[in-house]
Amino acid sequence: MSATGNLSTSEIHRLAGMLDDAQRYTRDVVSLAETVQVNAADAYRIQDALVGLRQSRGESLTGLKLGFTSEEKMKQMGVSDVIVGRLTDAMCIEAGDEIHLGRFIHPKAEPEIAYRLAREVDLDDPEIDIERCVDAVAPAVEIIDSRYRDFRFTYTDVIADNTSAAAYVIGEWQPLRRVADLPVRLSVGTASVVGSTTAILGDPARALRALLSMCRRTRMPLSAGHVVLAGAATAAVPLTAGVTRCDVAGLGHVTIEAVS
Ligand code: OOG
Ligand code: MG
Repeated sequence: MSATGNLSTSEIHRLAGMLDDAQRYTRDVVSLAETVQVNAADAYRIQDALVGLRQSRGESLTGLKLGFTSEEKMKQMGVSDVIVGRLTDAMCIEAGDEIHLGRFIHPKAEPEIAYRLAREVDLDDPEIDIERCVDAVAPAVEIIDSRYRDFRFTYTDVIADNTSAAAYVIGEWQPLRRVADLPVRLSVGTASVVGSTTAILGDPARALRALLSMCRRTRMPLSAGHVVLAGAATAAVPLTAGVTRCDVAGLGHVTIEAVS
């Protein structure tokens, strides 16, 4: 990532406002890259401003998410590096709850592994072991909903758009354990995809370490109680009305019901 951004503060806020409106009014926008040159530092500045707008409306941060930790996802979206985004309470759905498709532009579901931070991770402690700050792990589903038309975006576009984050649901928390090499199945109505937690950087625990280094660079805090989504284990599947279920063998399952 370039260390510094090039865009003015007012330009950063204008672009964040545009992406925020796209999400609030479920109206897609075209790739930022068509009109402005945005480097990675600027993209994270736009994401900060976007999350700030959500916070100014009363939303609070509940965690962080990684994107593109699996080759399937990188291939699906044509990008090649891990990204990080923010989760808020407005995105959190209770397991088994209904979710209205009308609040999204073109949602897709992803099978994920969630970790829970038991304590704050000190980003300035070079010896810190992020796994020792985690106390629980669970199966999860992330709903992504790119604000860009047809899910077409560049690497910096998707960072600015808070990594397409839209909603998430977490299954029952289990005490922390190794979750490498577990079969995963995501069913959305009658469609289903299978994969393995190995797809997540070889072991989802590696996603935690990747997150720590991203947070050191971007200065995103890792706070006690926060959730971490380690990234999808398969390509994403369009979300349709009906039951969506993610099963992670040996860890459990989680469901949500989408209604139109
Ligand atoms: C970006 C979000 C990717 C993941 O788990 O890899 C992501 C996108 O594909 O729109 O959340
Ligand atoms: Mg994801």
